[in-house]
Amino acid sequence: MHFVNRNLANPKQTSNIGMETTLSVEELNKREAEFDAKIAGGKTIEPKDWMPERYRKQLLRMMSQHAHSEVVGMLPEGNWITRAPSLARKAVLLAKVQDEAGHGLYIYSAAETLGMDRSEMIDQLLSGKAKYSSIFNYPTLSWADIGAIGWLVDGAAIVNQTVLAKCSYGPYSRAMLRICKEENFHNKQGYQIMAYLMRGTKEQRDMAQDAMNRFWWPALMMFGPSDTNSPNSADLMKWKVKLHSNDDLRQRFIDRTVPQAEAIGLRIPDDKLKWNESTRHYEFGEINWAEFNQVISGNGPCNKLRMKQRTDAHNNGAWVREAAAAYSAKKAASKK
Ligand code: FAQ
Repeated sequence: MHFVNRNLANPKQTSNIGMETTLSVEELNKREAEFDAKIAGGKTIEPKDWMPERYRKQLLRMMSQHAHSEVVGMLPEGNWITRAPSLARKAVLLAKVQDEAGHGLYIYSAAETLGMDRSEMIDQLLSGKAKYSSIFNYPTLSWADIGAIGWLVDGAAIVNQTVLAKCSYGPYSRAMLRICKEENFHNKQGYQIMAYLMRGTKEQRDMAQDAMNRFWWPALMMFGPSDTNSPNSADLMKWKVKLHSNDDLRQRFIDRTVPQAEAIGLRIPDDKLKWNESTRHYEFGEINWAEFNQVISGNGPCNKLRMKQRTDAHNNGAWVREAAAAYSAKKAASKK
């Protein structure tokens, strides 16, 4: 693990890893109290600020997984770039997939401020130590799936990320601002594809409904396990990394998406779905948590394919990384 001295309160420390053990109990208590006061006061924590080791580790886990999700998330949609039904659709999809690569880069960069190199985060992904979002382990079988991903998957991502844009870690919250703007465009292009198909032939409408049927439940799983089974939520909510629970955000997504589906004539594949006038929320059926657990344990429909595609892309890009390192060394040598 390479930890760099980018940012820490004590410049002699190479990282704040282990710093807690080098501080006296009084000093540690003082720093923790200052940290807690900043969080309570709604101030952001910045890379140079002291932070509890567990805060740093939790953020690194969550942010690196988020960055991996953006990059792995390019694969299911990339599958349709060559088969988009028109030049305009191809151009838009290409731009969207490129945006996701950019999102990965912003988040990897923000995560690096916590002291881990991107190369190490990528090693963790490729070795299976780090997760990425469950949703990207489902196949894209038809063009309508591209509509469903933009509308539902980016829609779910927006609900989650507009809240993360107010989270306590400065670099993460700032990365989210731009990402959310781009996700809004992705969301609209996806909805537009679905709306267009729903105005088309019976075959097109069936294709849109089939995509809806396959992506609805996996989109709900993106918000993570139910609050009672979410081991990381307590820490993350205490530190205002998460401002709302997994279940609250899932409910928010359902409440905003059901009317959108109805407006274009799509049926939500949930017989238990119904509006509750007194709570002013939709009630919905049971999520298949066994399926979720299988997918996040590596046994979803496309986990192995995604990891193979990602590993191949990484290996095929080795010469680019080597060339960039050689060029940078040459430039540095010429400056001496
Ligand atoms: N998939 O204790 P919690 C996108 C894991 S970006 C896989 O509740 P936490 C843009 C979790 O890591 C989509 N694993 O965890 C796009 C933990 O395992 P660990 C990604 C999941 O962190 C669109 C365990 O279960 N967005 O879509 C999932 O408090 C289109 C226990 O769970 C983000 O990453 C899951 N769905 O809450 C790109 C947003 N859910 O690490 C391309 C930031 C849970 O202890 C195309 N992340 N797990 O081994 C978050 O908001 C949170 O990390 C949650 C999970 C809500 C995902």
